[in-house]
Amino acid sequence: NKKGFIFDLDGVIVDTAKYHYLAWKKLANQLGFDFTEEQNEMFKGVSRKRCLEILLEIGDIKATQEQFDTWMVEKNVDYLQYIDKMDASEILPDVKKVLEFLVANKQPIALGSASKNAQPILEKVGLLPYFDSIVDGNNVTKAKPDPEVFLIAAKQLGVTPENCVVFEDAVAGIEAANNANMISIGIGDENVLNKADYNFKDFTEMPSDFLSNLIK
Ligand code: B16
Ligand code: MG
Repeated sequence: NKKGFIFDLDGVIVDTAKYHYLAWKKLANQLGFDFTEEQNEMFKGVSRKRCLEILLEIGDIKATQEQFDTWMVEKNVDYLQYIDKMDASEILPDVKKVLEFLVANKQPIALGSASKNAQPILEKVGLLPYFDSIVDGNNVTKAKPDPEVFLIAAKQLGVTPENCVVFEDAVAGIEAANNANMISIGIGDENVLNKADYNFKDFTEMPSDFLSNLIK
């Protein structure tokens, strides 16, 4: 029985949130205010543009369009310096094991991320070959919780939405999966991701027969 498996990137495959944080903090400091790790929580799964809008609200800064565009670029240039140093050691626990199981069982795999840097990140950590399709911030017009990103992924995999399984670490991502009528799996805090169909703290907590039961 073929299912389609769709993975979010940041928080599910790798923890790039820490690098996003360092880059946003640097920009905030440069603009004269602080940005805490707690505030960075709001940025998870949120597009770069929306993140900058929120950051400027936090700092109470009004920007011209030109400044806004410049800061978007600056933040990303800074972020890419961290990405450039990434390697396979940054893949989150048991992610590779799960991907290998799915490939061995001929299950199609897609990425469904808000990031415009998804492809280079997967390349850096050596996971690009596992993915049949990559849908990311470059392909979507509507952000999660809109189901667009996952619906495009399902289409590219040739699997109906009801037969897709989504792994997500963000509330908006779980909502997007539910809105797409897909099976949603929360990776992280089950109290936060309480709308997910299933929850695991991380992939090491997923029972060994969980995936085989899903594709039965
Ligand atoms: P970029 P995900 C998201 O990735 C991040 O969680 C979010 O913090 C970031 O702002 C967004 O990607 C856009 O990233 O600046 O690289 O385009 O969780 O959807 O994989
Ligand atoms: Mg995420």
